[in-house]
Amino acid sequence: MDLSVEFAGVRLASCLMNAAGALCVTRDELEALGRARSGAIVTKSMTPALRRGNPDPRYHSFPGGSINSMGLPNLGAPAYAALLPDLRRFGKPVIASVAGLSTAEFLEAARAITAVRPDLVEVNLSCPNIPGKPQIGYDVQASRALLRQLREVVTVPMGVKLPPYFDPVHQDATAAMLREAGVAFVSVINSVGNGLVVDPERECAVIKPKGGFGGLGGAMIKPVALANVRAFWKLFGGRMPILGTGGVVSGADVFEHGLCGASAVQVGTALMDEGVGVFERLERELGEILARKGYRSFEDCRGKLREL
Ligand code: RRO
Repeated sequence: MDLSVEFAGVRLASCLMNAAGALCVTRDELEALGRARSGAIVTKSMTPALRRGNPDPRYHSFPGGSINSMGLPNLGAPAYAALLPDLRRFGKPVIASVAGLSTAEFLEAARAITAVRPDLVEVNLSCPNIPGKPQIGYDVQASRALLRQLREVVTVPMGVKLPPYFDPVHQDATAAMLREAGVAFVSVINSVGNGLVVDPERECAVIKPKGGFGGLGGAMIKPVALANVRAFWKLFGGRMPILGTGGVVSGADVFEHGLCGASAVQVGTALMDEGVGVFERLERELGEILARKGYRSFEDCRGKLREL
């Protein structure tokens, strides 16, 4: 089955890849993605300098999903820039996720990584886990101002990683802002921010930072992810490349993202649970579903969701 796709001008041998944040912080993790059957290597969101992140425990997986409050641990943009030539040797696109705690930090990280020309830059507008810092993607004005400045710095195709939206009004306003900003792709969704998972036996939260509040991922968030993929697919008339993220545990989940309009699909919680072998399993399961349904490629099913 042909699972290759064209995404924002970049050819991917497979429509599957890691979600930013999942097993992509260190050189070893990034090289493992290079060797695995992922269609691209996506880096952890990078800031200008190394960050150790929030205190442990900061990640917890449970039946149905995960909660995290990592707090942007990363090696720093200069270290990822230095790694890029080695990552290129795997012969697949590299997508650099860029973040910051201020506009100046976003610009500095973007400048450092753009200098070595990753294939795509994904601007993270949606980290939920920095104490005292709201998710930029929930503030249209702030997002507009930030993207306007990043456009001057990022000379490779630049997309955005958005938080989940729960009302069409917010999707409409965000799409209008992104149109004006001229982004090359939209990645939806980041984790569902500020959830709380409780261990009733120990009578405590399962992670330490922010009193236990953290971003939810995995199977439980799939309907929210699909709704956002579909909403942005429609708002852009099917012409905006969309990276679907959220709740991808099986090949059927990938297929559902495709039906809703995703051109390619990212895997977070399931990758953390299973390791890089997850891509092979998802490929096999997706291939079987597409064949059974009479599709000749993943691209053939894109956006084909029937509305009753
Ligand atoms: O590092 C994190 O805590 C984190 C980030 Br930057 C993000 O974008 N999404 C998430 O769930 N965790």
